[in-house]
Amino acid sequence: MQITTHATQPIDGQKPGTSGLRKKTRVFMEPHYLENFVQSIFDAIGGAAGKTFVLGGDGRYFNDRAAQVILRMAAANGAARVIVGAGGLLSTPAASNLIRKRSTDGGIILSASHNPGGHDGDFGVKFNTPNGGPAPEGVTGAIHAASGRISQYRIMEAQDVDLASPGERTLGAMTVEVVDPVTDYRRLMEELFDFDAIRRLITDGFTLRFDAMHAVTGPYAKAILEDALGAAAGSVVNARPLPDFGGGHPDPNPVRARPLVDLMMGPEAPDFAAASDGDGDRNMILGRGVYVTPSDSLAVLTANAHLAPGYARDLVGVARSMPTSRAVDRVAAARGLNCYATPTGWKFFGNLLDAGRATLCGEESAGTGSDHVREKDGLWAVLLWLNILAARRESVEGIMRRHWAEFGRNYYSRHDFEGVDAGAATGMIDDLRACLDELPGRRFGALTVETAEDFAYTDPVDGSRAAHQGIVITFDGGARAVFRLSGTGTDGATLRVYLERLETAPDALDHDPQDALAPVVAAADAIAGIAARLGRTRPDVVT
Ligand code: VG1
Ligand code: CO
Repeated sequence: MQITTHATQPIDGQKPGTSGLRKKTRVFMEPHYLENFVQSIFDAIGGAAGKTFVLGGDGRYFNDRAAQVILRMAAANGAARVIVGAGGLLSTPAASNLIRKRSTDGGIILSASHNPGGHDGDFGVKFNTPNGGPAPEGVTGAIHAASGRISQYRIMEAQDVDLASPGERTLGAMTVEVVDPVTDYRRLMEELFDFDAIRRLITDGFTLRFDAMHAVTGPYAKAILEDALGAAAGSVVNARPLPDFGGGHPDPNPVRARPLVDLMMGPEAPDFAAASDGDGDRNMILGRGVYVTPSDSLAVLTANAHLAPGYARDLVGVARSMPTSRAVDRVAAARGLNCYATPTGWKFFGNLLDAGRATLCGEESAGTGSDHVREKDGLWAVLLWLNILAARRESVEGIMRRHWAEFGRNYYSRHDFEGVDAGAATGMIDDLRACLDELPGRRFGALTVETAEDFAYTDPVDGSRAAHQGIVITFDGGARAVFRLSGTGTDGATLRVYLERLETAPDALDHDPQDALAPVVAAADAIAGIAARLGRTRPDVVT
């Protein structure tokens, strides 16, 4: 088979963001766009010759075509083997598991996660390193630098590889090993959790619903929740991965997964419900009549993880992204665990996990995970919850109430202002940064500013530094507002405002979070001037 070297030129903007390179699908389909980026990955990691990679994606539009291009490029660059999920599918945590389990040189995941898919939607490419985790900033920087120098890429001229079913194929001298996307992942989950106990819980009448949002978790959830654990057929809904996710945003939050939330707040609610995102690394947890804020979920999982066999050992520590609420800090303090606050994005947890400094990690955006892989893991979080419920035999609501009574409640919400003018949003953050010194001591409504900082992080393992990771304003009495711009969007800018207020009074643990947070919302707007500067008086998405 013939290997062709194509002359090409650098394409602007091939700079990975919070999680890989995300662009409009149409942009990824432009001539050389995908090829340039993939060649830049290979160039940045010292070439592909003799290496083994994992490849798979969330099934969105262009996943199948991109997978074939990447296989032909890997072959032309001398890779020895690529392990691909059948149909080109792999959830992000399943890909992370395969990279680790098979000791590969890394993997390429095709996903724009929660961003809508389709020809007019978004596409994305992430590179994960041999530890199974998202490429850290040093590597993404090298990929970006390579994309700015590129002059040629190599590709093999060949027919499509049959990816429909497991088995070994060849592409020139390279082996393409097609694997069932679910098998290894399911085995890992069986090692971590007490499947017998969960099965007994379900046999005893416990009911659940899982919304796969027509994204990649459908086959995983069916195999694990229905086939292995005995949930009633049909418990997993929207289970078939579709190229456009059925037209929706596969983002597991109360706005995008509204029907599931409505079900759980109504008379027909099952005992438990969950949803996952496009690539299966995030989760939303609900009980009958109760939505569990992701930050609270991390805290509850930390407090109860020992009930699952895989975590019966002592936890070494926990880590959360900085904007995630400090609910988990309170659990960590009570249990004597180290607690780290990192910038947003899972890549910042990798070193802590590799160095054995953290066992559980989480983000307010519904990403939760542990040292079992190096990605956040949606179904893992669902299974840990189910294991805890099977051990405690209490309702989700009961568990939440007891948790708040013991640790206090960190009322929490994130307000997103989507598709705002990028210049205005950047200007707002810059101006905030410029006046940080003047804020402490000033009063905004009911709240007085205690501290104001531009969050920077020094990795305790390798000393690498990430600056400008969000503006953090703390107020007296344990309230906080954080401002940052999204690094995953593809339209204009998205401002995220993270709001938090600690409450410990036993008779005040039951308020509506938006009411409880109203003073913080007002102070945040007064400080940043959101309405005045962005022309928005109301967030587009409240989670
Ligand atoms: C968002 C979330 C962040 C998450 C990232 C990738 O990033 O806030 O917590 O790690 O998405 O998740 P941003 O920069 O838009 O705030 V996923 O599931 O999209 O890979
Ligand atoms: Co995701």
